[in-house]
Amino acid sequence: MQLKFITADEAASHVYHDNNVGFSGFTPAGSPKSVPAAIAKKAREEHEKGNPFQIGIFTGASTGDKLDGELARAKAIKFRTPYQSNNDLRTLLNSRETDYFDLHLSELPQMLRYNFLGKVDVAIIEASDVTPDGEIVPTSAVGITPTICRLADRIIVELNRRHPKEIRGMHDICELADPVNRREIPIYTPSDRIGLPYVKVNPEKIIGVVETNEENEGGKFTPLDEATMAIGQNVANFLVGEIKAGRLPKEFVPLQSGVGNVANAVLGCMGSNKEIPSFNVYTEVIQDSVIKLMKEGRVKFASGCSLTVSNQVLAEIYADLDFFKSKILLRPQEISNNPEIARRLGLVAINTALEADIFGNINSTHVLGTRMMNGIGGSGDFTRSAMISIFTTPSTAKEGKVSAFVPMVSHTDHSEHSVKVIISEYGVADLRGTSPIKRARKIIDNCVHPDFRPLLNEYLAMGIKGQTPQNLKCCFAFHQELSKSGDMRNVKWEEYN
Ligand code: 0RQ
Repeated sequence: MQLKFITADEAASHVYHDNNVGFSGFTPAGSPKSVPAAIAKKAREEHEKGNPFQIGIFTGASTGDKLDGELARAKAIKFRTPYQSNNDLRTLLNSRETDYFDLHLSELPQMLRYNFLGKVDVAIIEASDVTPDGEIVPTSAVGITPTICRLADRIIVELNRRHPKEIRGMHDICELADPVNRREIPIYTPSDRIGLPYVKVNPEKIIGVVETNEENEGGKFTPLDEATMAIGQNVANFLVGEIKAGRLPKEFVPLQSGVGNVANAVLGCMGSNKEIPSFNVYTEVIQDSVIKLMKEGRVKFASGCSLTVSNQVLAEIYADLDFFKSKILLRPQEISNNPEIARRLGLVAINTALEADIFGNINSTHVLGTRMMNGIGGSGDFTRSAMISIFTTPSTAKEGKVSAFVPMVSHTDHSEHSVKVIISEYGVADLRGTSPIKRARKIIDNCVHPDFRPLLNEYLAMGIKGQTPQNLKCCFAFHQELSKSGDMRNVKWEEYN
């Protein structure tokens, strides 16, 4: 087979209205850039002619603006799953112009194979290498690539020359068998390899290769503020306490941490705390801080689904591939986020809440219970199965007008049954083995901002008797007050009770 090189516009001409398209990547890392822009252009042209043009989109997680942003602005997205973080797309989801199915990331590949979500017509894959016999080497992320390549009728490869061919060997690619033939996944330590260093596809399905030289849409971290640093320190100190108390093995367990500034600060604080031994990472997104700690010898090995790093750090990795290839494995998300492995390895999982309630339920996705922020991402894959599941959040948002701790969450992503520890800049609420009332006292005393402690103590006192002392007239007073006056601190219980 000869590979056929085509332009992005030619590639887009093979994507039709109502097609379901699977894209490679996980976060902006590994997501195609040129072909999505060409599809957006085609959508605009079709709309100008009065023709409908919208596609369904499956991805690993969020993508970059060149994918979700371009296609959202072109009004070219019929439905979207499993996670996003783009402002223009978010607007479409919340106005319901685009259907959104917020999904545990580990589940998407098998849901596609089970045919729960419809056909995959086209797979569009960013690659660092592709061979005529159908070996595709991904770039800086894997996501759902093996599954969409196998299920799709047509494959378009975006061969991005920014990523060196020599990255081959950093990926471990396999797909799970479906029930009734599924077996255990033979990963017993984060560095165990179980698959191939490339995605093997039927070469006849590759309709074209688009050569590009596009920069990674690497994220930037805002400078760490005091609250973020305090959260990082609180997490590190909590984990040191767990080792000292013999509840965590002294050689430590692999760590999973979510995305963003808090996750980066937590890792930084863990790295600089010499009472925490050098550790392994078994996670979805490998961020800048992991790479820094790897160079310092504090992180021994990192298994993930993506290198969600800044462009500068990606360049450092590519400049020293021999070193990093012995310390990093990128896996498909059904493996990186697999609950079986999270339970077996005994992860410490650290994810982020938008709001928590005083009984330990977590809302990671919906502002005021209605507006989708990003999605649950991999947080549920890990939280339910980890050895210790931690949620972090600053105690307040919006200059102190919003308390992250409320009587009852306005949307539940993680329930009190899965959430083991909550940590804010004020301290740690260890919820393991505690009743709802004791959980509430710990959260109020240790995590809540002082401006909201009296209000939440009063709420508890008003709670009707029962295992969980809720007051159903007042449980959303914080949210109602925010909508009414713009400041949760103005709550007066007598106005709601
Ligand atoms: O809005 O920027 O307009 O001020 O929400 O909040 O504190 O900047 O935190 O960027 O880390 O996002 C949970 C959304 C946190 C994210 C969430 C406002 C706040 C700000 C963002 P502004 P921050 P982050 C990894 C695994 C999904 C679950 C997870 C997320 C904006 O971490 O999507 O961890 N997690 N998945 O002001 C109203 C509140 C608010 C609030 C914050 N209670 N009410 N607004 N904000 N709390 C993902 C993957 O799997 C890939």
